[in-house]
Amino acid sequence: MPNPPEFAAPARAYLRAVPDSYDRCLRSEPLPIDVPRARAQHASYAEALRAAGVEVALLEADEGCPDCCFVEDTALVLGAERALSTRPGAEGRRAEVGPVGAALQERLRVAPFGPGGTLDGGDVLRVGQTLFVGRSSRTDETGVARLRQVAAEVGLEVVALSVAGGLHLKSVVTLLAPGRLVALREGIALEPLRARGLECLEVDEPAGANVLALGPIVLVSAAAPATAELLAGQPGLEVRAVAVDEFHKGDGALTCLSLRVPPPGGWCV
Ligand code: CIR
Repeated sequence: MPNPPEFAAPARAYLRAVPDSYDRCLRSEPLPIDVPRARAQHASYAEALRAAGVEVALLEADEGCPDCCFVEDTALVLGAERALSTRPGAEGRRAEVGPVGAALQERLRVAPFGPGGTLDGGDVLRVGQTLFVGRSSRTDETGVARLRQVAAEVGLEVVALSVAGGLHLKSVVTLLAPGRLVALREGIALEPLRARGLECLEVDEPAGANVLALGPIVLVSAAAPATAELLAGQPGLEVRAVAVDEFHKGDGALTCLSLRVPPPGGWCV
């Protein structure tokens, strides 16, 4: 039996540039978006990844796809060598998938999703050898079944959870460290996660529930200062705040802006 992969900072992250059309992205509230400010925040986010030792690959924007910077939704990286293209639940976002799959294909074997069902990457939370997948407004049963099929090929278990509030599973719960999660209070039922031995730290700031753990470095939205303070008090974590409020306006957060590839023998979020 090979050793299970160890939690690690990503070796590489794929980002997709912010298009001029980003101010027409899908969003729940019609808040005005400042595209140049979003671009500056995107550049700082890329810098935060580099500062954590992650190689950043920036893919070109597509003006026909206002949401293309939320690259996480278009594929699932299942290890250092394997990925699955998704079929986003928002029909208008499906054209984002092809170019991202093609870029990943240069280094990973990318399985196509297939014709039916929907799955957004934002609904998949990796914790060790388990993929928690949210049944949400964007991910359906057929999507979960397709994920289960491909995950089984690489020895990953899939556990489905219901997402009632928030856009995606990772809008309300993300990984802080192996075995430790941060979740929006009352954002999701935590019993199925706690029953699996996972520690769940509850926070009150919606922008605080989506953190990005890069090994021991944890990126937290600057819009969630109380969460950042709480996490900074946790042993073994180095918390860094990153401003991504122009992406919160588009219902996105830290994980949405990249697709992360672990080093060989490692796993990452
Ligand atoms: C959407 O509604 O699809 C985008 N405006 C936001 C996607 C956020 N993605 C993510 O949380 N993984």
